[in-house]
Amino acid sequence: MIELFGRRTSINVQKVSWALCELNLKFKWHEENGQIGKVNVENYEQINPQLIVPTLNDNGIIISQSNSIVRHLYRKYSNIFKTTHIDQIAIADQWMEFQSTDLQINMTPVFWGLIRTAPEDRNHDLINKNITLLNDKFIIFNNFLKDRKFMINDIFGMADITLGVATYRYTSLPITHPKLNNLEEWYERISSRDGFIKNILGTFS
Ligand SMILES: N[C@@H](CCC(=O)N[C@@H](CS)C(=O)NCC(=O)O)C(=O)O
Repeated sequence: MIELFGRRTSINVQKVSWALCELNLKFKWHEENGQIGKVNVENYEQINPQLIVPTLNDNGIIISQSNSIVRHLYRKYSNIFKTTHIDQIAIADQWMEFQSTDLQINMTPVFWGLIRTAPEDRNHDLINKNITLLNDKFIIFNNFLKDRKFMINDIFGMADITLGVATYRYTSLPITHPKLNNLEEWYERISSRDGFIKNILGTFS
């Protein structure tokens, strides 16, 4: 049995639920509608000592770190190694890493500042500085997407999921976005998929 732990409003949990859906894997979802900062599962610290989400239990193998979980699922349950050259998988990995480090470092203060902090408590200097950096990084990603149907080999895959959840969050932010034509076209393609509609749409909060 596969079990997923974590709330659907978490960007990191979203990667996993979307990947499970794309790979047609049945799973039991714990804390789908859970609260921020609290995982209401008995002895959760035994499977995730950091007490963060997501955690996956794949038939007894317990894995945390969202991008590692997505990679595991694609390695184990898709034909990624038959359809994608190992060099192209490295490029997918590169962008997944970009999301969890370079993008997330600027996304977090903007998202938390504007969406999860009361107006009177917002640090606008910090938020504005990070909006500029976030926009600059999405311009770099937009340039990568030129002439690409999906991120790697024109086949929808794991990197589209990781960058897809980040793009949902980015495009939903009440900020001024630069015009990003390649991103817009790619995002239209990925956001019409069932996995996106079921797992990502409507979770911005
Ligand atoms: N690097 C980790 C980060 C996980 C993380 O920060 N999770 C957040 C939610 S997005 C969390 O668990 N926060 C505490 C909580 O919501 O209970 C990953 O990619 O899985």
